[in-house]
Amino acid sequence: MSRTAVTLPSSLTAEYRGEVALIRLSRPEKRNALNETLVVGLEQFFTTLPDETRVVIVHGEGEHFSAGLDLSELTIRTNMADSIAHSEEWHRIFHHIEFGKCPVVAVLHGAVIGGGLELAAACHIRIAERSAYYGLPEGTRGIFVGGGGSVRIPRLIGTHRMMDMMLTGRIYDADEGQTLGISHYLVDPGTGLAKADEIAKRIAANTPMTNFAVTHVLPRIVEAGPEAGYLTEAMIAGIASTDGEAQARLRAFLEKRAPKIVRG
Ligand code: 1HE
Repeated sequence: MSRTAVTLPSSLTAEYRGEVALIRLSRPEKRNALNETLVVGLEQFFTTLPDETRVVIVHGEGEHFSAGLDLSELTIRTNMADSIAHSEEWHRIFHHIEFGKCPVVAVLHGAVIGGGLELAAACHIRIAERSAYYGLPEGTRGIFVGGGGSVRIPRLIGTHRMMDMMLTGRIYDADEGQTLGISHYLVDPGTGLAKADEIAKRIAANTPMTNFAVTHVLPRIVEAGPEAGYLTEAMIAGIASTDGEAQARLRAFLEKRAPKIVRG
């Protein structure tokens, strides 16, 4: 897909750097609150990635990653059917992120709240700067998560912790988020994007088949029963290892042309 075909709202800024594409939430004056235009723009971006894109980085402009759903929209949308459809729209769009063309790396800083945390949870790798903090204030606002958070967040931190966050308004800081498994990497303020770039380049160096297997097949295996899981694993293992690029890489190692594993 040609990048010129995509017209994004001003609340999103896309940058295409060869195999890595960046999408920036660009609504800092509203703390990157996720309104309808922005969320639909995310769908536009994720469904029209150029052929050469192998990894996407999501980050936020200003002091915060995202303050979550734009609450002003909830006072306009008072029809129940419309509200259900709105949540289902987020589900569809975040599904494009989780099960889209390529792995997605999120850089988190400042507020990662409500729908912002739901968006982060739909990404595959999360890099947190030490300023990041996580909350689900839906409970105090009288609402509920609607962006797939009740499916994804318990799988990251456990149902009991999500209950605590929603019932008591508990906020986790960046260190706690790292310990609990919200983030994979914890870095100093201002260095998240550089870390994301480094990680993205490593991911892009994998074969596309491996990246597909890890992001599309692994989560499905985890949700399947063991018998379906073992069979699916055997099938994707066979598909991956007989891929031409995998064969070339295996030969390169055996002929001592590929680097050994180095401790990190
Ligand atoms: C917003 C939003 C928003 C800021 N919707 N407008 N999310 C929340 O409950 C979090 C609400 N936000 C906050 O608690 C704070 O804004 C922050 C802690 C994130 C940042 O504080 P601060 O002092 O830097 O900014 P601010 O002055 O509070 O906000 C700046 C502007 O952004 C202000 O608008 P202004 O016109 O008065 O300048 C705020 O009203 C606006 N703003 N956050 C709308 N969220 C799919 S379901 C998901 C459900 C949820 O996500 S619930 C969680 C909602």
